Amino acid sequence: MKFLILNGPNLNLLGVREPETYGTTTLADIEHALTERFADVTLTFFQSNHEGALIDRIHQAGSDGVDDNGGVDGIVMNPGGFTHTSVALRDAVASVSIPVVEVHLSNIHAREPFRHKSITAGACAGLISGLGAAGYEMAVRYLIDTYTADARGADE
Ligand code: CA2
Repeated sequence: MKFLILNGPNLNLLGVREPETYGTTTLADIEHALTERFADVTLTFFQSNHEGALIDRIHQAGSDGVDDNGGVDGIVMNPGGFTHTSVALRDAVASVSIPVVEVHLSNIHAREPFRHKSITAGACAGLISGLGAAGYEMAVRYLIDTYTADARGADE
């Protein structure tokens, strides 16, 4: 089982700027905790401030051949500000046949009105918002459970 943890713009600043909104945990802290918690699965991490780079990584993640060309079994994605603007990112998610779970650290519905709408979430399996870093763990748990259930179903 191999999953991609994809983070969008400004998430590289987590724990460094605006701790009152996003807390003091860094992205590296989140990635480290996920690696420890899910030692039995392969997690790969990618963060970019560039829309096209995120789209390219989603295409790669959806490609066949789990071991050598970046293909994975599912994606946990925090698209950052692109959540609210990017039809292109949504189209990239819709173009792959692996499950994608959207995660937000903050509750986007409790913030400014322009954050209430997620363009990308409609192409995702589901959305977790407002539960902090725990949301990433819940999303990986969901992907593991879904993958395991699908594999069992295929055996029967
Ligand atoms: O709550 C989330 O996870 C967000 O995806 C975070 C985005 C925001 O644009 C979304 O509406 C909700 C922002 C990414 C983090 O931006 C930072 C900016 C300054 C300092 C630290 C982080």
